[in-house]
Amino acid sequence: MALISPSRRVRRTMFSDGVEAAGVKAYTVYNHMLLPTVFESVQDDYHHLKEAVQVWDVACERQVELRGPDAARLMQMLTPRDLRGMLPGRCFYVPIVDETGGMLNDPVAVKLAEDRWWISIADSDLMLWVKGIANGYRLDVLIDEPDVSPLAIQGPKADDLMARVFGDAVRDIRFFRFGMFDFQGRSLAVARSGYSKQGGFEIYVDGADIGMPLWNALFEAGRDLDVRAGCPNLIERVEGGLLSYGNDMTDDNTPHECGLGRFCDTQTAIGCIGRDALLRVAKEGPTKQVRALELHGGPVPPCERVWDIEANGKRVGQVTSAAYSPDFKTNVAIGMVRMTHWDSGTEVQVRTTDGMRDAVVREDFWL
Ligand code: THG
Repeated sequence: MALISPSRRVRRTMFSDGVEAAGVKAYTVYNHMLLPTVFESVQDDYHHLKEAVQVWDVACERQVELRGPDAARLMQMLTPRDLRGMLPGRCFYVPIVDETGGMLNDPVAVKLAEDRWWISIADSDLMLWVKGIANGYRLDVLIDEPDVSPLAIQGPKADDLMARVFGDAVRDIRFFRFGMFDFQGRSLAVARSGYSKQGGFEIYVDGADIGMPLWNALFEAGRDLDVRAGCPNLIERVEGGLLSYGNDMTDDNTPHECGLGRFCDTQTAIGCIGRDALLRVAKEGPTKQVRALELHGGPVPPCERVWDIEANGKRVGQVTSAAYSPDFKTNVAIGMVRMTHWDSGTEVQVRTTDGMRDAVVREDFWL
């Protein structure tokens, strides 16, 4: 593939100098910002992620900050997940829906205080929707994108690395919670979360001036842990069933179609803008849903556009992410499958870029 031309619209991050010194080989663009996708190779990065510890520049997971007396009310307007029981110090994975119940984003909501929230967004311009709602409803809330960049520490040795830089107390952070930890005199939110199933943390780095100092401190502290620069890994995230907004779902899909029904409390999420629409469709239930699939044969090419799923020559769904898994010695995939064919064990065919492949719908993802 050709290169990405640098420009002001394609934003660098506070860690980009470190990423480049570490030998990044490919980028994608996410929220108009650089996101590394390959260091050694997708397969080498995958094995290393599962064995050691990596530092990820995920600054492109931008924060939409809500601040003011109506912040909590606005947050609940955005999502069908009931936020009433959510205390400060908690992170929630939240579907964000429009007035039709269509998915606009699938961020992590971070509750800093009753009147201060970060929405750690996936790849869509969510702030435009949020500002439109706040203005239309004349809410008393300030909305902006602060200079806060997540740095993820992922892999089985993440606890050991983080303890060396932030102290042993980071080991006590529970899943999807955060605490405030000191680095060079600055207090940073450190959460146990991240876009992998290998475990780890996300540091919300507040202020570009400490970005590279923190990056460098992590690499120095982790030399004997074989710490490397890494990035969200396609193979690992498809194995784990982590969805990618814009790939595996769009605003055409409801949370239920995305398998995110477990993050919805549509009955009690009073105020959610898509609530009526979701209550209407929830009565019937979805007629298609995200599924794990196995594609037989050798490694598949990259899934750059949807691949039709067919049965008896009829289209019954689409594959949107796929990769060869060295650990499972087969191609793992994520797709959207019609109700008639979504049961585990159903045999289908997938029209890949390279031609037809026999495939089977799986009960569950691989982890
Ligand atoms: N961390 C932060 N921001 C993010 C992401 C992240 N923004 C963009 C993108 N990732 C948002 N999408 C996801 C998708 C999955 C998860 C988090 C964000 C995730 N899911 C777990 C799972 O499905 O197993 C756990 C969810 C739960 O049980 O609450 O972690 O990664 N800051």
